[in-house]
Amino acid sequence: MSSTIDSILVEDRVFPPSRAAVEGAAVPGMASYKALCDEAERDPEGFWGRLASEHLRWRKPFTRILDESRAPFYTWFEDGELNVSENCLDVHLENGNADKTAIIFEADDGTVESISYRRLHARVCRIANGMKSLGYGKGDRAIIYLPMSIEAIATMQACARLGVTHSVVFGGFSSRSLHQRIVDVGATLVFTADAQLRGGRPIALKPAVDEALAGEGGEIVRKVIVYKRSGADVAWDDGRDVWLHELEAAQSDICEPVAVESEHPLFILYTSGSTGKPKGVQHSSAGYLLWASLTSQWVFDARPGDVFWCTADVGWVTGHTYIAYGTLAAGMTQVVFEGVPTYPDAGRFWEMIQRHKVSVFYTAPTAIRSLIKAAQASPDTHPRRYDLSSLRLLGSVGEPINPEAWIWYYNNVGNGRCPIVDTWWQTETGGHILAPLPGATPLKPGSCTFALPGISAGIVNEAGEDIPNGRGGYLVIKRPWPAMIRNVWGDSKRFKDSYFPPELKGYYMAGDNAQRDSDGYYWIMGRTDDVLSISGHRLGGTEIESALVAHELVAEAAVVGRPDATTGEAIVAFVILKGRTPEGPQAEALARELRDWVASEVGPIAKPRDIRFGNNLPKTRSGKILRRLLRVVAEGQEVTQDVSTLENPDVLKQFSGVY
Ligand code: 6R9
Repeated sequence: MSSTIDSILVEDRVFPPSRAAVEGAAVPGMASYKALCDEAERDPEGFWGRLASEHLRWRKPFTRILDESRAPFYTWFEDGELNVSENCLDVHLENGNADKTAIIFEADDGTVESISYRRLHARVCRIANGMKSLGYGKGDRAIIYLPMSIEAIATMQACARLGVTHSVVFGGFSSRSLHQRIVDVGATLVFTADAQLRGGRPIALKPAVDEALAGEGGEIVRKVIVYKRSGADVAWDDGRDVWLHELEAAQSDICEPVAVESEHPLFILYTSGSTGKPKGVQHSSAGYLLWASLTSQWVFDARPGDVFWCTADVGWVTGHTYIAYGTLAAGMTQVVFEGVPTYPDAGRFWEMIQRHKVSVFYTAPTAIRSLIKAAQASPDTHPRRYDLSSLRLLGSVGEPINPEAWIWYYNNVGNGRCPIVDTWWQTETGGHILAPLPGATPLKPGSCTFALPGISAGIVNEAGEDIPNGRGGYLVIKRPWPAMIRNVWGDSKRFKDSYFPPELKGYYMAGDNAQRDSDGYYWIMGRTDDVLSISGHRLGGTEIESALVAHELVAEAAVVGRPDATTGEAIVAFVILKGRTPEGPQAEALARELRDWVASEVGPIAKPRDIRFGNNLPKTRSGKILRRLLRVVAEGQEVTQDVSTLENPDVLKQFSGVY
């Protein structure tokens, strides 16, 4: 990370918003931004109360705004009732937007299917009615294990319509990870597909569900609803499995939305923590939706003719807030893409922007970096070869964007005209937290700029005291906000311990290191825990270590990240075997086997890039693995740090071979 941080901190270019970006913007100019911030500062509850009444449709209006009596278990708009799906769909049927395109779906093979708000509403109603006919309703929990599709979004919305809490599991996760989540969340219903299509190949999904449900505790799932995507042969359990198209065919297009309390859990999304087991981040209905919708309007500056494209998968929080909920609530037209950025070639994103006249494009630095490399290698895929004149705004999310990539994105994709909104946020924050407003904020490449109105961010030391600009510390959010995480599903203690350490004065601790420069701009410097960021996806080092140790030949393992020009970080595993330490071809074969093993235990994205074998790990006298030293070794550098706490300082020499 160190080289990225250095280059970030010398960055001093500033890009003020153009007149075109300011005119007609949701928040035009810094004075408007400051006015909102001041309003929130003067009267936080009044500010949120006003926005919640103006932006959401309530079935039962709230009378209370924030309840802090059980902090950090905050509640918002607690006595109000609404329905999230009604706010995302029905409202548009009544405001003249019924025939506006909601989703332009582009399949892996290039087939395009568009659906209007009216037709999406009808599909959601049919799926919801189908769920009802199988006996599901408010208070039930469903796992969604689907590829990127209209069906995935419709299914999430159908759950919301009935008050069924969903937990989406990314299609790249293994049956073991799926099993863990099904059991932890207590799901009685699973949505899946026969297969997903990516990069011209079908990848089976249903077998992973079958395997997960055969595991201990899997029998609580009563029904599996299967979307026929590829037509591949699947094993079928007549009593349990139902085809989505058959279920829908029998249903009416009208399904009355079920009013739920503001705090009713809309979804639970698992994310890696610093210990082995993923955390089920629990979100509310009203507070979450309010912020999802508002940030779509403010940060993406939603305008009537926009075509918005967020390239994330619905398996991640970005796909929840800025595909399935916020952008629909804001009434936007959006592109949903099934495939991968490099198929049939690395020009796919640019070709799609050209084809669908995308005006707002939101992607991750890892994608940008890999497309920069591809454009250098094969000039035909360079964005300048395409007509990208429809673009008005660009966005970045998931990890710090290095200034070099920012400038390339700005010049080559945005043609020097489009502001870039670098949005810092987390699964736990529900929506954007630190981000520019495109019609107001002067941009600095590599900085996510300032906190959004209503968000009281800060940088503090170990004692929770403010740190002056120019010095690094813990990124915190000092006051509660409506879209914040409500709990770790089934583990309130972990919720408190992970996010509200007592020494930080009750502030929400993000787990990131950051600093502000002399102009008050935020610069994110990376995680404070051993969570790795691979292509912008959070993976727990401990999770991968546990998987490695579960292999019969492995005695011990330590996993760290090393900087990688494309994926941000690459996984490096230090492995101690039960038997003799292998070398040469034998070590290569075993490294391959361990990679496949991790892929099947956790998922292909968790595969270690490098494996290094040794006889023992560097540990303190109290037995703590010194990962900071392993990080230096992983980067291929000489260890010059203090090794006095090491039990055996020579231990680092043994890891020279990389497999
Ligand atoms: C939305 C999302 C959260 C972690 C977060 C931070 C990193 C996200 C970033 C960023 C620098 C940005 N992160 N956006 N770092 N600049 N614009 O990614 O959620 O998967 O929970 O990850 O990602 O480290 O703590 P999630």
